[in-house]
Amino acid sequence: MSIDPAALADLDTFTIEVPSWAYGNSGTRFKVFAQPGVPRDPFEKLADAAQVNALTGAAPRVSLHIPWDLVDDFAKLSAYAADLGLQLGAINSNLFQDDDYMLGSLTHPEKRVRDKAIAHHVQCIDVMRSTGSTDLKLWLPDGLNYPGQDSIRGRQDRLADSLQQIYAQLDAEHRLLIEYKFFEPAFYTMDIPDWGTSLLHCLALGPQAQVVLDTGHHAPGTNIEFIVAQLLRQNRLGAFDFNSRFYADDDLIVGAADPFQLFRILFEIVVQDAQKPASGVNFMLDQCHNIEPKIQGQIRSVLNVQEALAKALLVDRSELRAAQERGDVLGANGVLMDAYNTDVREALADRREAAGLPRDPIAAYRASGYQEKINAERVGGTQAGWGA
Ligand code: PSV
Ligand code: MN
Ligand code: MN
Repeated sequence: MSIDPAALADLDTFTIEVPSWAYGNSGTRFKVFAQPGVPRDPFEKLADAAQVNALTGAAPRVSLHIPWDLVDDFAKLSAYAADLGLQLGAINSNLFQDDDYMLGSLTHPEKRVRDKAIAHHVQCIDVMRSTGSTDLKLWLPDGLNYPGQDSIRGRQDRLADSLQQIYAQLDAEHRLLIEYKFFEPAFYTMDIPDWGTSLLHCLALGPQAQVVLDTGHHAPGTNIEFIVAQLLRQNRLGAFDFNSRFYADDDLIVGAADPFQLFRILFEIVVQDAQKPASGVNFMLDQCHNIEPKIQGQIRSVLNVQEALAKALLVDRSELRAAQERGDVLGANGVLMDAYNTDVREALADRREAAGLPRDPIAAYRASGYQEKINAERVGGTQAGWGA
């Protein structure tokens, strides 16, 4: 299949937000591995993220996590980001590292604990006002380990009330992005286990509430592209957390485990034109680079998403429609597979070169000397938060 450069034009405006926590040390419940050169503060995380953006031209925003990225002066952090050609992106709250939250946060039976968790989001909204961020991202770790431990219905009612109080604090340009996850840290039931629960709470809250789809947060075998199509149809897909998984919430490099699934997801995005910035879908990464170099891991991720999007853009939609309309099952499937099986790497390298970017961003990073420089300069990096 020959590649029509015009078909790939939407890649010019397609951007990916990187998470600040991808640059710090991370690991599993068994061990956090320390890597040389990891950032010692949020400023250094931004400096690393700026490398990813400079070499790919496609990662201009960085998500922050509060309190991991708390600084005295967020206006200063924003100005520093701007100097680096970056913008501060979504503000992620943290409801999973406080002893008070052992039995829940926004759903906790005790009002004192719920109020504390709500106040944390008010603090995050204040941060957003200083950083100019428009997205408040909430992943709720609350849930139950044992049947009977608490009332499932009661927790939904408390959650609705807590979310309503947070939503009421948003400014007009803010969005509340609500993430779901089917298990972990709770194992019997999570309080927001699936997209349906997330969507129901968003619908009850109002138009500024939208769903976040983390690709690692579903039961094995779940058809994620169906969820994408459905949420877009309802105008409620606020953001993606891209990563990949073999078993659970593995947080591996996006496109590493199942590039075909990534293509199928991005095809549903393209079907509804959601790759265009006007759609408002914030395409983010949520990954932990435990054993691979972190900056290169982020670059690889951006390239993987671009490759999958390029293939999705190459699907001959009129051919596909024609095959679908005449009931040509194999013909329609063939149109999709032709696009998926196209090698887009050279075409993407040509596009990068034309834009003044390196053809091979990973090779360019390796040759840049940046890693050696930070390895020498930074001693005693921070934990990303995981296992901290
Ligand atoms: C935990 O599962 C998690 O990976 C969620 O996906 C959040 O987005 C992320 O942590 C950061 O809080
Ligand atoms: Mn996530
Ligand atoms: Mn996760």
